Amino acid sequence: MKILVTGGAGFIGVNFVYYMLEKYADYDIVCLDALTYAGNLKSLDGAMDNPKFTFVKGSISDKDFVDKLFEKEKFDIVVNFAAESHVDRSIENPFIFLETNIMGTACLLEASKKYGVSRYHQVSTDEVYGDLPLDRPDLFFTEETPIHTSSPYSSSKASADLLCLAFNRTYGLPVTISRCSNNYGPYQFPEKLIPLMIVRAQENQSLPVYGEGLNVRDWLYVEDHCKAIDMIIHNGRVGEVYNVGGHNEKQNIEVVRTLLKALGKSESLITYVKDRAGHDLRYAIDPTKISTELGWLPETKFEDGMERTIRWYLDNKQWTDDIKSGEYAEYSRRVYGD
Ligand code: NAD
Ligand code: TDX
Repeated sequence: MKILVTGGAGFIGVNFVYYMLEKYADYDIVCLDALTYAGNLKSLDGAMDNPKFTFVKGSISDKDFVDKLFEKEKFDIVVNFAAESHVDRSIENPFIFLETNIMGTACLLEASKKYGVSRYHQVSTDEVYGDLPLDRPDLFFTEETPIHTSSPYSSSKASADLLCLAFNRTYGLPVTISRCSNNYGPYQFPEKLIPLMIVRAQENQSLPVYGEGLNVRDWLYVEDHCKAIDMIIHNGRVGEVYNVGGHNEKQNIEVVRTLLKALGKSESLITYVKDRAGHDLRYAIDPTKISTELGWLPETKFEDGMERTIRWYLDNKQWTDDIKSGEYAEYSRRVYGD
């Protein structure tokens, strides 16, 4: 079995590469990544010496390059993680999101069709459903919830999902899609809420909470997401969408306070800043379909996952220090003024 993992130098992709190499010692894993600001080859250090692992640098939107790679490698399964993934950056500059998330997906779908892969899996997001009101805790996203996006990021992900479904319906490409809630865990780029707050709190920098910090996200430990994708690519039904989430809703301010407590830092670091434009209020996944059909259940409790995540960032300070000295330094100065 040969699996192409695109975006495997990013947060979830790296975790997926390690998960698959450990679980399936006889699978060949090829990682294709453009190494944008969010991709980090150092994160893959632990895989580079594995003879079953190959890294290829390149863009999913480079149609000729993708075609040649598929012709050479004859992949059985494609799992597409590669994307521009940060909502705030999509508000600043939507166009690279359209290029990577829509055109890149189209290139992969076209090559998957041409070379006859047995499964194309699209890693999508709960953000394609838009948001839920804060005062209706009884409402959840199901696979039947209409697509109703808010940001350029989520719009580009929704467009990619629709293309995947079209390739299934029109050309019979064996496609599956997963729509997961917010992930957290090791190797997450420190522009996202949890690692941003850990890294800044360690340096006693202000913690920028958007609006009043009352927006709700449904947090899932990254390994549980990897496990869900593994189950879907092996046993999921072709043409189907599976929601992934573990009923773990938290207000942003709750998450930040939990982190401060665990780090032994003062709540006086919290600074309420201007809200994100179009800020989605609440995400909450109903995972009934994947649980009943495939037997998936989240295994990591939030308290344990947070402890493991915080420990990882404390033990891997060099990893974030290297990131902070690059393109991110300029982004951070522009967005957070330091
Ligand atoms: P990330 O930003 O950490 O990593 C993205 C990776 O894709 C990077 O390694 C980057 O170099 C690579 N990449 C970007 N453009 C590329 C291109 N043109 N060609 C090849 N590689 C390219 O993202 P992440 O948080 O790991 O998210 C992975 C996927 O999961 C994304 O598709 C995202 O939409 C989805 N997702 C993320 C979350 C979350 O909470 N992080 C939740 C649900 C779904
Ligand atoms: O500095 C911040 N302050 C703040 O209050 C940042 C970066 C975020 N926030 C808030 C905005 C959100 O309500 O925290 C919440 C989480 O923000 P992000 O970490 O940027 O994640 P989100 O916008 O929810 O999107 C994430 O989950 C779905 C991923 O980045 C997406 O790739 C995924 O599809």
